[in-house]
Amino acid sequence: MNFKDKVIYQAYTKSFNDTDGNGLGDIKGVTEKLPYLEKLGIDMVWLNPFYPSPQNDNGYDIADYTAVDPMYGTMEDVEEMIAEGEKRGIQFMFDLVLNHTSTEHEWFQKALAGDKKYQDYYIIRDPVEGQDFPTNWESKFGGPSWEQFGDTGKFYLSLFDPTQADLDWRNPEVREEAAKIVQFWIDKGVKGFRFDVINLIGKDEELVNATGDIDQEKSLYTDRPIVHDYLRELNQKTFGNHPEVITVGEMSSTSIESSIGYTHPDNDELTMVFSFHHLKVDYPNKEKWSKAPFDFLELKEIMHDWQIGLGENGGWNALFWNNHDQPRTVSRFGDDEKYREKSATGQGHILHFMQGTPYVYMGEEIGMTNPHFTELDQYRDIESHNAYKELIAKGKTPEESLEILAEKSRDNGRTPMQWSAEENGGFTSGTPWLQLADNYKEINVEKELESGEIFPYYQKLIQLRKEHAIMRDGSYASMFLDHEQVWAYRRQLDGEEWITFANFYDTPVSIDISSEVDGDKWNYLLGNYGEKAFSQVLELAPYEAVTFTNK
Ligand code: TEU
Repeated sequence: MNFKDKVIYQAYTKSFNDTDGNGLGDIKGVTEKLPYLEKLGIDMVWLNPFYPSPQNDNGYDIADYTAVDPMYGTMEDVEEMIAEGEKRGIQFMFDLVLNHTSTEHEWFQKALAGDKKYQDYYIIRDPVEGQDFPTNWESKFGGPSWEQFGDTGKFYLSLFDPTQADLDWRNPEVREEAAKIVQFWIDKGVKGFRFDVINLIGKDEELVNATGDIDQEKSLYTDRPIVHDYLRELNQKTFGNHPEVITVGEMSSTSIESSIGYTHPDNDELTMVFSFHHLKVDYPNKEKWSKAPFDFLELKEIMHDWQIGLGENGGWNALFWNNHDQPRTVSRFGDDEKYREKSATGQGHILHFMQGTPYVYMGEEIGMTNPHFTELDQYRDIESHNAYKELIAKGKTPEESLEILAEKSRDNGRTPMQWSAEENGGFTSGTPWLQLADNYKEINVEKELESGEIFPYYQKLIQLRKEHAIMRDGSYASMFLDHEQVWAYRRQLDGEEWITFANFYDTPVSIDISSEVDGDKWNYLLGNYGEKAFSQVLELAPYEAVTFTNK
């Protein structure tokens, strides 16, 4: 089976569709919306974690990997969802967080109670003389990455929230447990896995202090060569025996070189990787918590490097603009008011014509925007609250700090799905766990299906992938990489050629393409302003994207 013709839809379970009125999306809510997803044309749905969890990090703090949190439904609901999906040609990708467990997980609780076997599941160290913690590493959510382990005088490693304890993958029993979890869900009929921060599982036995900048610090526990061995072992024990299963590793701060290794078919590791470099082009000096314009040339260059780097070396990219950890790119790189539709379709166009597997994040297909929150108590995310405290401590005013949150908070991408103009966007009959964006009366699925242009455009993008081998397998090459307003590239396969041009800004642009594109026998394939005649001097309207073919 060729995974390359698939498009994957990410539904943030908690915010997708609530059927029981508790204000949280649920499994039955996903099942209910399968006809909608079938209409869009996607092949697989990635669901964010719905396992029992204290929800300190919205379910990425898992307390039981093979059960369903009652607030999301039951195991029967999950089985029904998988079976109903199958009837409609929709498969499921589950999200497994195997780098760390919740401190409420039975393993951690047993470890705390003194059980040596389970203490060896975690990374527990003695304090080091002359310093506060075993190492000087920072948690990714702020503060130190070590927490006191009960009253033992020791510390456990926790790279995220203090209630997320890192597992020790050097212990073969941990690797065996991980394999059992994956196999459990394969046996339930799950056909995909997204492995959370999976390139962090290879910690050394001896952990040392960071001596340089944040990149040097991350390199001490990120992409260590042993990660490849652990992934191959997991592959061989579980999904490798089921060739139809698709896997994507979420790779925090990874490199092209490592990602070729993770995804090269000969290595028997993963199908593809999520990398995030392209979503850091508005982090001046690597500082996420700041307000800054994005760097378009850097954005293009990063995408180019990954297209070429993985494409020409047997690797495979996962393509995405949005997910539950990111502000929405229609607000971030586009114009979410005057040109909302064109920026949404333009961005979708640019991504889907590249090489790799596209992911559509819940609401992207109707052009959902950031909610533009203005008060601290509108945010739920632990990372946002920590960041606010740090910004204030650094001397920013509350107004400045809130403006930064409004641009960078992960909650921007987590607001509930806007289904209709009804109260709470038809997402829930209760009180939503996170407020919806105010614009749900104008931007919602019902309205989009009646008269919108974004959903039908995504349908076409998805459909084209099924019909044209060049979209899946064609080579990739950039054009006009230095152009400050236009994104351009070509794909080629067996004499067929597709050329794509996109204006990434809100002002019209004219570009002479004759240095890169020969002749005039080019036919219009798809564009977000409709049919367009080819010309060696292309005039592109705001956020216009168009592809021509030589066939
Ligand atoms: O995210 C991992 C990660 O490193 C980032 O996306 C990080 O959350 C973000 O950049 C902080 O600014 C994954 C999950 O997607 C995320 O929701 C979890 O919080 C995190 O792992 C911990 O499990």
